Amino acid sequence: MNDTKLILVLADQLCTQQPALKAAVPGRDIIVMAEVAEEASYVRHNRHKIALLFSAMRHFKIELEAEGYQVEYLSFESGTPSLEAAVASVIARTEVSEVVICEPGEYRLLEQMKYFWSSALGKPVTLLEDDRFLASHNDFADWAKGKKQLRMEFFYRKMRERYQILMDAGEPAGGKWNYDADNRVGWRNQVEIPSRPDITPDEITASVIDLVNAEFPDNPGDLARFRLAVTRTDAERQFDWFVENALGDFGTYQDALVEESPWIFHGLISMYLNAGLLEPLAVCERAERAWREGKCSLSAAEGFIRQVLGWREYIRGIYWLLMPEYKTRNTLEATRPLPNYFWDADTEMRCLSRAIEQSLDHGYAHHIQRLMVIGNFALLAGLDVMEVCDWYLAVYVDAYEWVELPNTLGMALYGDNAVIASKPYAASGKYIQKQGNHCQQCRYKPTKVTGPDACPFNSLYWRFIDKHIDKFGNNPRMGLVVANWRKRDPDEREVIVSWADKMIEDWT
Ligand code: FAD
Ligand code: DLZ
Ligand code: SF4
Repeated sequence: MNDTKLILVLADQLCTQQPALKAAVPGRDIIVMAEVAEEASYVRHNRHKIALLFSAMRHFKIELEAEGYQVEYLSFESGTPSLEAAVASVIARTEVSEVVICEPGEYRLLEQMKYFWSSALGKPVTLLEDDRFLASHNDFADWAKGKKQLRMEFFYRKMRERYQILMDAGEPAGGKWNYDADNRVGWRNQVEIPSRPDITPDEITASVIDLVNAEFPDNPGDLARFRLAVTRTDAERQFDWFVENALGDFGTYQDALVEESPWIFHGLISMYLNAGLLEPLAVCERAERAWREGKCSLSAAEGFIRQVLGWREYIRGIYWLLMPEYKTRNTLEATRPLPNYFWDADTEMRCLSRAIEQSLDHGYAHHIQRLMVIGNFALLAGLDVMEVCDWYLAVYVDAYEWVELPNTLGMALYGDNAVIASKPYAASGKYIQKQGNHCQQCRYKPTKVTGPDACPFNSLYWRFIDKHIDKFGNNPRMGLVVANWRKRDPDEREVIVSWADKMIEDWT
C-alpha cells in the first residue's frame, strides 16, 4: 500500500517543529510549497510582506532538502492560481495517499480546506492543530468558559504560571504581575536610539525583490529598503541584537511616538514569530534570562514578555473562539469610507502622515502608532470597520487575520462589543503631544480645539464622546470624561461638535 503523504507547508509555517512537518518522513513524503496568486492578492499586501514570505519560503526549501526531504516547490512564475491548485497539480503527477496540513491562521482558508478540499482533491485531508502557539484552542476555550469578561491580564497571569516565566517560588518575580505603569514615558530625545544592523539581501532575496516589483506594481512598499531576515539564523541574530541593544529601553519608551525613528526600541520580531522563523516561548525565556543576568530591568523584561506570552496568545484565542461571527461586528456602526491618504500618506496631520508613510514604505509601525495614531483617528472619524481592517491586513508585514482582526476591530476600533477593550482607546491631540515630538512639526496646534489651526484629533474626540454618549454613559471607565463633557456649557459643546461636523469632510 502506498503511504506517501503530501504535506503542504504554508508561507507562515516555516519551521520544522510545526506539526505537519514533525510527522513527515524524509524519503517517503512529499513536501509542497507554493507561491500562488490567490494568497498574494486577497488584499493589496505590502511588497515587503510578499518578498519576505517568498524569499523565506525559498530559503526554507533549501534547508528542508538539505535534511533529506523531497520538496515540490511551485514558484510564482509557474502561474499557480491557488493553494488548492498547487496541491492538485502535485497529486496529478505523484502517488499520494493523503494530504496533511498544519491548520492555517485564517478562517477563510481553514474553511476551504476543511469543507471543500477533500472532495475537490479526491484525497483525505488531515488538518493538524498548530502547536507553535502557547495556548491551544481548547486551553483558551476552557479559560474563557463561563467568564463574563475576557480580560487579557488574567489570561496572562495563567500563562505566566503555566510556563513558569518570571515566577519565583510561586509568586510573580518582583512581587507584581504587571509593570505597565512604568512603560508610558513620552519621547523627549532622552537617550540615543541605536541603529539597527543591516541585512544585505542575498541572491535569492534580490531575485524575489525583482519579481515582486514586477508582479505587484500597485502594491505599497519600497523594496529598495528591504532589510528583513529571511532565515531562522538571521531572525535569531536580529532578536539577539534587540536583547543586547534595545530591550533595556523597550519598556520605558514602549508608548513613545518619535519623529526620527519608526522602531525606536521595539523588537521588530512579529513578522518572524508569525512566519515561524522565531518561537514565542524561546523569545520569552531569552528576555527573562536577560533580566536575571542583569542586562535589563524587570519592567523591561516583563513589558516585553506580556506582549508575547499575554497579548499575542490572547488575541489569537479570541479570534478562534469567536470567528466567523466576530468579523461581522460593528458596535459603533462606523461606515465612513477610508480616505485616500491611507494609501499615500498625504495629510497635514503630521503624526498620521508619519505613521501611514512608514507603514506603506516599510510595512511596519509600532503598537502605539497602530493603536493611538492611525487606529485612534479611524475610531474618532468613524471610518468603516471592514475597510480599516482590510487596510491593516494589507499594509503590515506581520499581518494575518488571526492577529490583525481582533487588534483592529476589537482593540483599536472598539467594534467587537467590548470583548477586548473595556473602553475605547480614544484620545485627543493632547495624548499624542505628550507621547512624542510629532506636534512640533505639525501645522496644527494640539492645544487648540476649534479654528483652522486646531488639531483635528481634539474636536473629533469630543464629537466622538458626544455622538456615543448613550453607549458610554454607563461605562464606569468612561464616567469622568462623560461627566466633564456634560458639565461643559451647552453652547461651547455645540461649537466644538459643529466645528468637527463641518470639518470632517476635509479631514476624511
Ligand atoms: P514589540 O513592541 O517589540 O513587541 C514584541 C512582540 O509582542 C511583537 O513582535 C508581537 O509578536 C507581540 N505583540 C505585542 N502586542 C501584540 C498584540 N496586541 N497582538 C499580538 N501580538 C502582540 N501584530 C501582528 O503581529 N500582526 C498584525 O497584523 C497586527 N495588527 C495590529 C493592528 C492594530 C490596530 C494594533 C493596535 C496592533 C496590531 N498588532 C499586530 C500588534 C502589535 O502592534 C505588533 O505585534 C507590533 O507592533 C509588532 O512590532 P514589534 O515586533 O516591534 O513588537
Ligand atoms: C500571506 C501569504 C502570501 C502573500 N502568499 C502566500 C503564498 O504564496 N503561499 C502560501 O502558502 N501562503 C502565502 N501567504 C500566507 C497565507 O495567506 C497564510 O498561510 C494565511 O494567511 C493563513 O495564515
Ligand atoms: Fe497630530 Fe494634532 Fe499633533 Fe498634528 S497637532 S501631530 S495632528 S496630534
